[in-house]
Amino acid sequence: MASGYLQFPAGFIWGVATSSHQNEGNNTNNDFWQWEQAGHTRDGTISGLACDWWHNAEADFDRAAALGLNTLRLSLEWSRLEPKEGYWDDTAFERYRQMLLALHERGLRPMVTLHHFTNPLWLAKQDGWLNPTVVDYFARYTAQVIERLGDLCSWWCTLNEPNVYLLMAYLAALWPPGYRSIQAFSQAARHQVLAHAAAVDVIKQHTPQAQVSFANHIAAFDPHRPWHLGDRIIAHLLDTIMNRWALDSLQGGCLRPPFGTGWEKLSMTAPPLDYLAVNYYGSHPQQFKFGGSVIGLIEQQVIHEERAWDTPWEMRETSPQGLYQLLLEMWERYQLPIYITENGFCEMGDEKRPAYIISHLAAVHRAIAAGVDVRGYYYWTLVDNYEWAEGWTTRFGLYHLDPETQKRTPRPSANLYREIVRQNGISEDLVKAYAPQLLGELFATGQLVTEEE
Ligand code: IFM
Repeated sequence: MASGYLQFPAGFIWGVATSSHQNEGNNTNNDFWQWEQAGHTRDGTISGLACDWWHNAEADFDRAAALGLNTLRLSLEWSRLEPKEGYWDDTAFERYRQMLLALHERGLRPMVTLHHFTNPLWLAKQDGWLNPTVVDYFARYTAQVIERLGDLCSWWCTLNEPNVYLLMAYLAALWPPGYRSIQAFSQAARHQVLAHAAAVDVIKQHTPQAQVSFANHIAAFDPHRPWHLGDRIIAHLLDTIMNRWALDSLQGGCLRPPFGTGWEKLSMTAPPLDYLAVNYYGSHPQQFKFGGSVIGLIEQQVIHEERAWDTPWEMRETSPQGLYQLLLEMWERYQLPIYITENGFCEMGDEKRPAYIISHLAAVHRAIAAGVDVRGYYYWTLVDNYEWAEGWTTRFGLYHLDPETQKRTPRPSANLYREIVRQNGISEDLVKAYAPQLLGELFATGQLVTEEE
């Protein structure tokens, strides 16, 4: 039977991405835990045991290995490793050693993130990312991690999605510390870029061969009405601030405030980025609505959308074409190898997820065919985990989780992903089985790479 086939390059990296607070459970010593207890989440739930990784991440590592994956992205919980300022918890370091070893034993190369949204309470009490000393604190934490765990990981993300973190915590007031201030946003943004720069230098001094980046959340900010000047300006502004501001600052060695003027030179000895880590979920079409002030404008354009809890995630716009376009742009602009460090779809069932996975991987495939050096893909996420301000209402997992019983149930997407990984590609038969509506689009428009007899 002849069938089309989207073949990925030999050696392509296949993984899943996770984070400490969302997976480990009982991270009682960080600011997000405190935020949850105060009832700030959409459904009023708390992370609780989450996926219970602190006790048994290994069972899920088995699941990841059974999917045939060769990598897993996780983060370290700063509040566990440094529970009090300057005090390092050997038991916590030991647990992470076990986890990293367990990944290697299963053929899963770890990609490790140092900061994924949560801060130790002692740091939060000192104003967190608004305090200039945070840069030294972060460098000191990074040094401890590299000294103690650097032999088990050579792939690092310093920060996860600084743009999202800064927006949610300092502009939208949806995450701790709950600010709504452009000044706070800019100050914390500056410290995050400086912290990345400092961490890269620390990592490279200890392990020069390590590969370092930060995970950048990018989205397709297209004008809702392409003919409308206001829509075009606002889309361009958001694209600049959200997608490129941190990357441009680091690559250019020159830090400009995201809002406002002025600049400062970044002094780093190591190159700022070894690769691009891209987290992509969808598009945010922009329609200009002036809110009377700059914060009003931001409120209208961005915060309103984040607060739109009556619009469930699964109703928001997806755009594989946006991913394709952004990959081309990122490659042209930065000329660095790219890993998709997160991409995923949320819904309680599994109606739309298979088509989402296939269509986004097809977009990645098309970008590779167009010459973009994409080397790997991490699906977000393996098992449903705690979705920040959205609590347990929002589910991305290849496995459904009942947080009460900790029972995992594979969704059809788990089987789909395992097949894609096994084939190192997407066959027409697979599309027929999981998302037949995409057949015409994927196999009749010149995407065909090889013909199999
Ligand atoms: O769950 C989050 C993750 O922590 C960061 N990136 C987006 C995911 C889905 O919202």
